[in-house]
Amino acid sequence: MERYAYAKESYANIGVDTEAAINAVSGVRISVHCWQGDDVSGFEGGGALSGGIAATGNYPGKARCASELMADIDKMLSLVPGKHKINLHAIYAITDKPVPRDELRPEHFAAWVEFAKERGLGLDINPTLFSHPLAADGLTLSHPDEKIRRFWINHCKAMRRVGEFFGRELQETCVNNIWIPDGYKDTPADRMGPRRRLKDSLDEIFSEKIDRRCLIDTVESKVFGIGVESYTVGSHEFYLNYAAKNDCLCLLDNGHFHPTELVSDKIPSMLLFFDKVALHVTRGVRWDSDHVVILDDELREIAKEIVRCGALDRVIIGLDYFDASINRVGAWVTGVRNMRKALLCALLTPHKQLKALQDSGDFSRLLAISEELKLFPFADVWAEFCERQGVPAGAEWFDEIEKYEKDVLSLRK
Ligand code: RNT
Ligand code: ZN
Repeated sequence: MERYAYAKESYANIGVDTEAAINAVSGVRISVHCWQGDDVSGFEGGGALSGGIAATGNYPGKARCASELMADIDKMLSLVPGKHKINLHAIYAITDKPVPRDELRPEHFAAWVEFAKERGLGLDINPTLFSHPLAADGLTLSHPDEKIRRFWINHCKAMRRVGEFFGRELQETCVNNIWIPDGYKDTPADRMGPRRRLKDSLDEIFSEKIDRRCLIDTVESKVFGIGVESYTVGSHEFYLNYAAKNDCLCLLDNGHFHPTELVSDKIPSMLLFFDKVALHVTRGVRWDSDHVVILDDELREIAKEIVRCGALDRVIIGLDYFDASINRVGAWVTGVRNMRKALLCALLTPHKQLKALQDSGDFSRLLAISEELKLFPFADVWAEFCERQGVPAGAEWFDEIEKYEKDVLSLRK
């Protein structure tokens, strides 16, 4: 029997409709971060990456300008099934001469809108509050110096207008995510002061009302960064409360919590109190929060929660990782495919039956069946899905990466 037909029947026997799963997974938008393509460098031509994040490695072939990054995005998109958005940062503005970040305007991103329109993509945006002289001491929206704080407030305001432009032009809501690096290496003498200043800054940034059909605001928390080990101004409690009391959403980056604290477990709690929740899906490894996304247990669990909460339209899925030690386009494709695989896998899970076992207290059977499900012919449904989407089903996609490295990336000297 043909492999997909066999898989379809196997899943049907446990009450799962593979056609419905394939249908559902193809419609989910994944927001792909542009910054895997160039180690979060951007086009300002300025200094090194700062803010307590680091892209380690120096694999050759990194994109050095907009046209190279766009070409790499095209290659990446040709190898991943499903619908996507591209997630930009302010430092990816395309300008003739340098434009200060607080003066960025929609026109500086017009080329990205064209790019997105031609490919049927959505766009998301992030103000960039790092890799800048005015963020050199690691403080931005919580800065005690009023002039510096004001610069960053104005930058965030400017980027919300850019995001509104994306949403309006592409007829698809843009997510504007604020993440700041602010914190201290050592035990602070004042914990409330910086948080009060951050709160004031956010109030001012969000005071400009923007059509919610065009723009959604999210705030991203973190537990610590490199060089910022003792205190993070934008902690989870801070933003959870801020979002609950204001018209914005929490963004949970699963690399930003204590190692045994799982974002999969937070999703249902968030959904009970918020209309939506946003994610940065990544992989934490020891001190790093940004390794390439693999199909590990937590990724599967995150996808399961999204699906069994019936929240495919309430959880905003974005990716966030950057690996400079391997072929960057290959790293991109690996993570995007894995996110989509996890969603398909979750859609192929008989959640109703498993919930019934939990509610009837039959935990022995629940465990046994959950483990057996891991051996179901998932790969055959994935292959069918990829085929219908016109992208390689198996590891042969990597041949394309090798060819691209030889023909394009290796010429970037
Ligand atoms: C940093 C945050 C943030 C960044 C990107 C580049 O710890 O995760 O989301 O990774 O904005
Ligand atoms: Zn993040």
